[in-house]
Amino acid sequence: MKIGIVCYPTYGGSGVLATELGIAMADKGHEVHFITYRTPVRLAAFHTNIFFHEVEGDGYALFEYAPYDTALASKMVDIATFFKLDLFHVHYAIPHAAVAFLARNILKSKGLHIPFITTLHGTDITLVGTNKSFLPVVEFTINASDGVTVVSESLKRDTLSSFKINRDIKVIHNFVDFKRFRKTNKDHFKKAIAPDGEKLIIHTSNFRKLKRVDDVIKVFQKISDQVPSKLLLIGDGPDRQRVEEYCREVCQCVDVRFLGRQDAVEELLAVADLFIMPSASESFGLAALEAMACEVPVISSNVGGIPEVNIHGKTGFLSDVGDIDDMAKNALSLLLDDQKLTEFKQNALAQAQKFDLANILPAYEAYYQEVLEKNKPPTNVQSTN
Ligand code: GMT
Repeated sequence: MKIGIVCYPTYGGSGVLATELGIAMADKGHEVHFITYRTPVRLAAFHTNIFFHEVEGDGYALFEYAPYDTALASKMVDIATFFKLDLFHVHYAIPHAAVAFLARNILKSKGLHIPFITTLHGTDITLVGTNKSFLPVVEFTINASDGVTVVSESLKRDTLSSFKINRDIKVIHNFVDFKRFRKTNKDHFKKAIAPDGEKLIIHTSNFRKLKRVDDVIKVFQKISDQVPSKLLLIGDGPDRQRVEEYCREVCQCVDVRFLGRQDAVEELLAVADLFIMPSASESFGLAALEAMACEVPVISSNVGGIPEVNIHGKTGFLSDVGDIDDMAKNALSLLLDDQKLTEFKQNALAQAQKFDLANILPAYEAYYQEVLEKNKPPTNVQSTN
């Protein structure tokens, strides 16, 4: 197959998932074309089957905002025509589903029938998509897509309750690549970060308000009152400065380190004892899954799709959003009991294996085939590999 992938190239979960999926498809012999405004963060190395096409939104004095949607649709038409793509897979509905709808119709007017699949990731539904400024377009383009997938059962329920949906939606969970995310021996890191054998707690996110990074600090304070520990905060985003200031104020950031964006997150996860995800909203929680694959139990909130990943009392614990005391109590119950912690680490790995790339990739491939079958053009010549 020749697949055009449209996604955000940033550190957000949707871009990460889209990129990993594209790489895995390319490994299986498909030809993958990423179309976006910058090289996606996880697209690091050269691959014979992968192409990257940069969308350039040229500035013009008249435009206060560069018309990215128009530039992207034009690029999609150009790439699909020249490379004879079979289908588009667009990640995150806004604006990608609407742009794909436009590109598909332009291509149709030229006699080319190229269907598009939209994958809904989370805030495109739960936060941004239901905003009045976007709702009619999101609803229309979900219904007008040739295929729609969501990353959890919870997100499917949210989509059906927030919009008038008149089509099937397929759940294909997020996945993790065990070639990269697995426990490896990084004891030299552990010694450098926690020289006196302190427990190591990790949080990774894009530091948006809904990630509630302040709660991570508050939970950590309660933990470190009883167990010598260190906290690593990985990532960056709008709340970083505020949270860092708060941290300096309440504990001078002793035992807390803000590491900013890190490419090799798995090397830090490999030496961690606990992962904290106190989010106010989370359609799946890919970062928690990546931690679990590295044998790190998860202390999280109980919202959205998190309970589909983190199993309460087995792979970690779930608490109500904002219930700092409960999260700290749960964390301490593991950190003060080495046998229990080891058991939870093994359970976390076993649960993560259910979301192994090797198990999820065939679901995407089968869905691509199904959508192509359903949308077989009368005259289009499809590529064969
Ligand atoms: O909020 C983020 O971390 C980014 C966001 C995105 O769409 O870029 O992530 C969402 O997609 C991930 C991959 O499908 C999910 O694992 C995250 O749970 C989801 N984030 C939210 O729902 C807040």
